[in-house]
Amino acid sequence: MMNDEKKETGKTKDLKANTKDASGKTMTTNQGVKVNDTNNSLKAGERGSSLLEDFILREKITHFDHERIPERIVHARGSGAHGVFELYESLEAYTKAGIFTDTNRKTPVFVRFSTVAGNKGSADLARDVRGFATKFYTEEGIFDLVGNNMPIFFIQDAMKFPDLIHAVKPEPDRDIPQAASAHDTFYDFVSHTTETLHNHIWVMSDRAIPRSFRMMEGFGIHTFRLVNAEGKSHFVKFHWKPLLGTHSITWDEAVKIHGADTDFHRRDLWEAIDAGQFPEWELGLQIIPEEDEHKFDFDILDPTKLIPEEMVPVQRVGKMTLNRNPDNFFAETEQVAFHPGHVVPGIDFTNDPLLQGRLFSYTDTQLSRLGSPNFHEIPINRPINETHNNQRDAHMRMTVDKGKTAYFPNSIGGGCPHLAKMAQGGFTSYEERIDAKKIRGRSTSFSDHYSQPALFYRSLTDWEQQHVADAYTFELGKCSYDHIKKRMLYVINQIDKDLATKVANGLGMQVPKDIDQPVNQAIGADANVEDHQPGPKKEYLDRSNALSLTHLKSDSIATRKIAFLVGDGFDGEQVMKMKKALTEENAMVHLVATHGGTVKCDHDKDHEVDAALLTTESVLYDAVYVPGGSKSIEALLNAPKSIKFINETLKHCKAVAAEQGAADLLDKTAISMFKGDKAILIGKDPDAFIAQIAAHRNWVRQPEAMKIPV
Ligand code: HDE
Repeated sequence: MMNDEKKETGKTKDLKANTKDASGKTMTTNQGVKVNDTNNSLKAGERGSSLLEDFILREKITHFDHERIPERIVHARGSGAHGVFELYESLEAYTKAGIFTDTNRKTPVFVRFSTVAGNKGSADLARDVRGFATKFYTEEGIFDLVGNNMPIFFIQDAMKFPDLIHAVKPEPDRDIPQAASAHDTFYDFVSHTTETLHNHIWVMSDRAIPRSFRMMEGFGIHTFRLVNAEGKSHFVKFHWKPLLGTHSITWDEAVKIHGADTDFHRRDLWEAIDAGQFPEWELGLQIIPEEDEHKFDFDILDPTKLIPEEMVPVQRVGKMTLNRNPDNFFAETEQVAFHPGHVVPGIDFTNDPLLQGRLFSYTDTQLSRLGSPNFHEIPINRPINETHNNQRDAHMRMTVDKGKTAYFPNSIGGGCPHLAKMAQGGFTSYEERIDAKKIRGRSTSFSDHYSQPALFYRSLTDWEQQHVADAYTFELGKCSYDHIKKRMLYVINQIDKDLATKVANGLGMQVPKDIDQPVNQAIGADANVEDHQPGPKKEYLDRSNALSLTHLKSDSIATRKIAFLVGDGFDGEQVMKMKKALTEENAMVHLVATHGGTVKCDHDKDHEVDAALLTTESVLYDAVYVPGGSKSIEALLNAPKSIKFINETLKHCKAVAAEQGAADLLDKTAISMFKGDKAILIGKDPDAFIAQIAAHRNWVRQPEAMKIPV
């Protein structure tokens, strides 16, 4: 759908104009005074005290003292990138939003991916939801799609959000654990709040440990509205579908990556864009006519429910490409301010009570985080169209407003800025009919908490189900209260009996027997805590294939990282042949050698080493290749980490390719456990290796692979 004729709507230029490049320039203070010494403070003599009059020192230190701003309460750790959104076909039947009707536009976007629970400096591979927030700089103003990589949320009403976050954050007495849900307060909350179970089982799945931000789906979660020029509304759910497919890693790798590279996802996104391998997602819409609002077995305003793709297909309507890394992390990724309430004409809200609460929260949080209601003037937050209104002043106002009038109506200012008439694109809210009593409560249509977690679990492959069971066992194994574990086993049992049995076995506990009784009676708990019973489980769909990670496949190995294990004397021709085949497919080949610097091939030629074995780990790569060359194999045998490297690659079900000449090394590994494994290729053509890397993992290997003791 690329069209060279498309209009470039200036955001990239706009931000560039605000970018200071110091090359060739003289250093000055912030007041413009030239500086000739930035290493020494002004002193009373060579060994004397520093002088208070040193305005250069004071300015430098004062600015430094205030460099940090409060990190986000949630989603503190993030990575951002610039890009562009292009529409495939006009959706004017559904919406009047220019971004969804004008196929000639290239709408600039800025995307920020994040984890939720951890602090800004926490590790990327925490088991967690990932934020997926997109700012569209449209010609009619900013539209923010502030979503996650999971299609549902933990709670149904904004009122409970502080409780959820307080429960998952580090426990307040000791401030541990960091960026981890595996602790008492979180499970105390989850086990008493069954509406969380759907999002929770997604967090127990591999979706919570993605291989890359570039290989995750994104979801707007809430049902929104699209409104067309005639004022007709359709309900809509937003999806992002990654063109590289959806892929995750194992928990064992996640734990090891925590130590090997805490910036694994951040680095991965940066390096891919830097290498010109631009990540792409298609925007998918599930569109539901207004009259179908009540046709489902669940409430479409309930954010803990997804609409299975088998019930309402996802139409792919456009493509987003991330094609530029930020110039400055703080100015862009840290200062970007998203808000689900930033919508443009043609997009509107529903009464989802979680969405309604969010509409308040995001501006409010920017006031304490960015310090002023003028945060929209920060370059990354500025719309590309002009803004005019009568709002004035406040901290850090950048705009120099001219004229006498800052009120409406006025005659002195010629009535300006004048109001937009509807025909000129003024925002008008959808005229939804409301006729109700004011209540503090919740619709009974929100009370089914078990059907969709059960649907999710049924829809997974065997290996994905095993990972879910392992994750529950790990997380609950970190809880110290038996009654919380029992309560969790009770609710897991409501979702799926086999799952509950596996988890109970792992914990060395029994599944509570009388699951037809209210939970407090079933687990013999003291009944001080409210015994809320969700509604009965329904089975309206046997399975939804779209819920499994295997659903979105990609044949591409672009940007996959392949380690070539070598020592001096490796077979240069074999390496060149394999490297050529892989790099032609845009994979990234790294020479991992027994030492740093350069390594010699069997023709005595020097090759630059990408990483010495000592400084890297197998978990940072997608596959491994071992070329022949007797001296090289001997060197690898003398570096026992090479054996661990291969064994770990096998354990994590990745592809391993080796030449016949590598047999002596392979004999020392666990390779003989996997006779007939399709992703272990000895002396085979590069094409076979490429196919197995594209398949991501050979999960069939998993039950045996778990026995490898690394
Ligand atoms: Fe957020 N959320 N949230 N959230 N959220 C924030 O806003 C909040 C919710 C999401 O990269 C905060 O600017 C409330 C759902 C993302 O900058 C804060 C409720 C979804 C990001 C806030 C929710 C999200 C945030 C913290 C319940 C998925 C990161 C800093 C009513 C659809 C955006 C900030 C970025 C950030 C509040 C629930 C996604 C405190 C009150 C549901 C991706 O305002």
